[in-house]
Amino acid sequence: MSASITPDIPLEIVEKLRSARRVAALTGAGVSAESGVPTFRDAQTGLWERYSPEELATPEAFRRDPKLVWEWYAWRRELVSRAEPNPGHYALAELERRVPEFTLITQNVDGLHRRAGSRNVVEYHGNIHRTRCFGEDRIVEGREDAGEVPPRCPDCGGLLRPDVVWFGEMLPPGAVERALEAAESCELFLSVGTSALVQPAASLPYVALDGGAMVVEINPERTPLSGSATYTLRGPSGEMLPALLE
Ligand code: BV8
Repeated sequence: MSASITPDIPLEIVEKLRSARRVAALTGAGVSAESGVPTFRDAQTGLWERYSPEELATPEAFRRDPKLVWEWYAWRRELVSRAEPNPGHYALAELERRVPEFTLITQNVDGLHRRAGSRNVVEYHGNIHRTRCFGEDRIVEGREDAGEVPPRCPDCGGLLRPDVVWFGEMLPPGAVERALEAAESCELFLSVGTSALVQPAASLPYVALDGGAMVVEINPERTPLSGSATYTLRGPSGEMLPALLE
């Protein structure tokens, strides 16, 4: 039984973390994996195994079958509501307290970073716990109990949808600007738990590299970023991120 050992973190990373004024982190589904939230790359479980996220996370899928898409998000919302932040989430919240200017850019819509105490969070792809009117494109407070699936907008009667960014949809302009500014100006950029495939999020580490930042990837597996990152820490974020704090 191997005791959990503190992973070896290169001294250069530790020193950079100590000296950096501006740090940015980009997280993906992998950072919530140890909270029991399935990643997009994991085979979908149970009821949803015959669908791929790319098939359901699109406006076309919602127009074609709003009930199916709404129920997929209701299932995910219920799952993440039962999940707890893991040591990786808490370590990122602690990093924010230690670093003068820390920006957390997350592709995750599960809200676990805020539940772990992170404050300066850019919800790059929205938030599954917020609901929007599909027609008016504005936030509508909880209508879950309306009975109809999907529920309808109390003002225009249009269908409600989760306030997330689907494939083929533009990202919230404010989020794009805040993330770009953080990537351009940081001295250290952490890419954590992401397959580094979905654009424009996947370009952010390269913006940081172009700006002269050290880029550190934390992922048990290789990704398209691995060859360009300054360092790659091969392991789960729930162990690697707390090790950065030691
Ligand atoms: C846009 C919210 C402008 C919804 C998501 C070619 C054709 C068509 C389109 C495109 C194209 N090229 C680019 C595009 C645009 C497209 C895109 O990038 N497509 C990809 C598939 C090529 N992007 C868009 O459409 C974006 N909008 O570009 O607007 C535009 C407009 C019109 C037309 C063109 C362009 C919008 C993208 C946002 C989509 N919404 N989420 C929801 O959640 O339901 S994306 C969703 O998937 C996530 O948010 C995330 O971004 C992505 C999944 O990636 P990851 O988070 O990385 O998760 P994944 O499962 O893939 O990987 C997990 C990783 O964790 C693995 O590497 C694993 O090894 C690791 N891991 C596992 N365990 C651990 C771990 N790591 C650490 N610790 C562990 N314990």
